[in-house]
Amino acid sequence: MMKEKKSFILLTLVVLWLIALPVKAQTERMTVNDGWRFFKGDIPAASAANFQDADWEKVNLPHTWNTDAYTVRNYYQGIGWYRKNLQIPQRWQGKRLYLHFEGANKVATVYLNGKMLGEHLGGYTYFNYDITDVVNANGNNTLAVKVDNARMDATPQSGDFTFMGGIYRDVWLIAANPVHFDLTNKASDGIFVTTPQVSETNATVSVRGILKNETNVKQNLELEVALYCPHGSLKDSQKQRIQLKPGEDFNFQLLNKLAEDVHLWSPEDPKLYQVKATVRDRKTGAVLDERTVHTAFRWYSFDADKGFTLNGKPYKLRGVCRHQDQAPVGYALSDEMHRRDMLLMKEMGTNFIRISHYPQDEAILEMCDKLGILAWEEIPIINAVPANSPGYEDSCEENLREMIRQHYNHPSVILWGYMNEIMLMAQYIRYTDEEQKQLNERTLGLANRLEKVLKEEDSTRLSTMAFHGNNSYNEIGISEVTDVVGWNIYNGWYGANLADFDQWMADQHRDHPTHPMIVSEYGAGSDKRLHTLAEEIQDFSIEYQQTYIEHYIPVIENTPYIMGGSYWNFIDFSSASRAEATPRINNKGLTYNNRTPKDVFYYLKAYWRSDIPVLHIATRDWNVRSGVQQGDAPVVQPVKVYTNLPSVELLMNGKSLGSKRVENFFAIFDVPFESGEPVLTARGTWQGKQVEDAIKIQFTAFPAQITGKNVKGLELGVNVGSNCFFISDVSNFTWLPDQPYTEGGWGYLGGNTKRVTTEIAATHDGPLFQTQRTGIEGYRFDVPKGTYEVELLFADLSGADRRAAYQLSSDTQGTNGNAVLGISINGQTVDAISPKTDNGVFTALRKKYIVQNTTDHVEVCFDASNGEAFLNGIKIRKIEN
Ligand code: GCB
Ligand code: CA
Repeated sequence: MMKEKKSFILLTLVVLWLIALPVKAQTERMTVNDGWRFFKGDIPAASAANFQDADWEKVNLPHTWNTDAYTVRNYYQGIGWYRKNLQIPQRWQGKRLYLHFEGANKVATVYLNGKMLGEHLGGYTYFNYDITDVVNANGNNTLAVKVDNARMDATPQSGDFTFMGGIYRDVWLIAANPVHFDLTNKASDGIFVTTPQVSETNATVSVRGILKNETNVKQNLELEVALYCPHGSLKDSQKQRIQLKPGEDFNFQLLNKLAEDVHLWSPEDPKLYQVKATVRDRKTGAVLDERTVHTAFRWYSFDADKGFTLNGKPYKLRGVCRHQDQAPVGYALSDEMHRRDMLLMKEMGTNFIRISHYPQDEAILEMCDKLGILAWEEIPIINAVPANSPGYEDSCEENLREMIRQHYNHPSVILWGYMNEIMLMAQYIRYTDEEQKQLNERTLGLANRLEKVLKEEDSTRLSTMAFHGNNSYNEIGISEVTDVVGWNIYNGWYGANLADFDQWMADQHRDHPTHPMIVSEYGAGSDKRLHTLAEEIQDFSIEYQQTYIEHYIPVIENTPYIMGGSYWNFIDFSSASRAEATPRINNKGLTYNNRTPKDVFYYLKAYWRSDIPVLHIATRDWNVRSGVQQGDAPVVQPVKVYTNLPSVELLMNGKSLGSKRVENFFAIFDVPFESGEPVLTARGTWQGKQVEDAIKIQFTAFPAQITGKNVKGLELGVNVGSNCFFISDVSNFTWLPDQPYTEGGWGYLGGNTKRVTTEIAATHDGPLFQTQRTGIEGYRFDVPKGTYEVELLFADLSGADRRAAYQLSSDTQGTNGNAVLGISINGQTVDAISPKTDNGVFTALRKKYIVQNTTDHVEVCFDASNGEAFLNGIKIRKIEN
């Protein structure tokens, strides 16, 4: 009896103890991305708890309202409201509760149960609120968030990308014990890990942070900081006893003793250690809070002469810059989409990323650590420091502090940056001397202020910023402010030529021998629809982009005083105000916006990967090919193979076209094409084994001489005024590059080429209309008798070229005037049109005429009055009877 009673009491005690035990001792986190309501526009009353939002759009996070930026230039910049019913689990009674936003662009004002929690400026950093005292006891709460992407007191004010509005990253609900590590230190991890000492063999780890006692009783605590090896075993730990008064905060700093035999972190072998900070109740031993972060052991330096070193060895920074959008979701990428980007970069052999122009998703930083990609991260202060913009400079400083604290525990980060091309506007706006002087002072002043903040926040990393190719940075003294100097150089794209890049870097090194320099941007645009056998600067052909990159990379790789580079940009990204070959998109990517690699991706991969064979026939971007055929002879066109093999052989339908030695990681073959679907195979040897790549091409030969033999079925289009083939992605039809007329053949008569980088309205085939021959007299095809359809393509390219702010060159576009074009075919007047008056400028116009040809040619003649004649494209088609 006695015994039974005793065990019953024991059982009861165990059950009571189990019930009293918190479900989880540690901080709990869960996303609250689901079940939101959204309204585009401003309804101030929506902050109230009882506001009716039943008819608002249902959305989940991540969300942006700016997928319109892929189609319209003036994307919505303004206010959007989000509301959600927020349920707090009953088991969280007595916990400290927080709402954590990973990002809302650009300014967010957060209300819980009608009460304003705060306003956060800056669309790219995290922020959070302690909501413990605002939540309703019944667990039922209303969350309302006003987001504004038009505010000018939050940076950036301008830039070559789309400032997509919305809550476009995760939102988290966090519950912590009242005794816990700080959670409101600018939404950071709350603990900060450094490695004060690292050598080849040993290292120390230091952990600092704030411990909070938010109970109203005294706490006897034990704090422990432990270091775990990459494979999980405990390496070292440190303990400290602490007594905290009710409401007291405690600043701690623990340093482990020198750990021997540590594995260094590097891109080739990114070994991560784990640091666990634990706080326990000293009496019961119960864990009250625990925080785990990664750390790694590495050291690095920038030497203005010798270059970058990692862990004591020379190391070239092989990098890319990365923007964060993807159609059709815009900024609202899922974590796996972010991770996919990092895996692609790693596949390419990247060891460095410039996270530009703003702090990015936690998933990006996490992957940098794990995959081994050194990182430069920056806040978006771009183009100019504005005058009279209240709050702007303070919010810049705040964003800088946030970024550094939030991503402090990512060992991949080596550089913090805070300005991009900050003197760019000064190049376009004609300031008075006084205004210019004030701008210079303001800019230098903010740079100095932010530099100080940066070093105060993090003395373990270096500072940097990116300049455009202009000496004003040196003259004003801005280039003296940071540890590392970044140059964004577009020589050979926005004007100048490729070799001017080498010269620019050499001159800078000579004149500023103490500046460690990174090529923080270089890039050229390309459009998959444009291909050429005769490249020209800014023709947006896939081929010119390749040539540009094939020039820059070896210079960066082989110049010791260049620390490395970061290609602009890893992806084709959203820039709503751009209006070139692909409007709304900056197309300098190594991948398309959907992340399909362009062929040039494999050049970098061949260059940078030495651990695996890379062999890629570089004509995936142009597998629907055409050419102009002389008589019956094959059409010989160059085909490039990117590879890291020493030599490569190319075969066509199994027949060898010979072998070539590879230079600069490519070989070019002359391939004799005929209409059909040939298979090209490249082969070579890697470590004794055969490696192969193969691709099927669809080739169409168009006649150089149109004869009775080949006129049947003829449909021949010409991209007048252009060196490029244009392959329409809506029709798959290829427009051939232009050529002068020769007897027995076809081509233009007179005039000069003209090209603009301005959006063309009323067509999906913009680039076709962006080139023309001005002053053209006519166009002639020598053809047999018969019925033909002749189609003429026009777009008046006169008037102001609506260039994007980033068009660094400023050549004028000339004028077509108000030309009235009298059109005659084979001597017969067929039309008189004025594209400018009838259609407007930069607007596509296509017109077809039927011609009964009784001669041996079809010749279109222009007779312009009031201006110059022009023609943008032409097509001739045989009509079969
Ligand atoms: C730059 C800017 C970058 C632009 C780039 C370009 O120098 O820093 O934001 O997107 O040029 O493509 O013109
Ligand atoms: Ca054209």
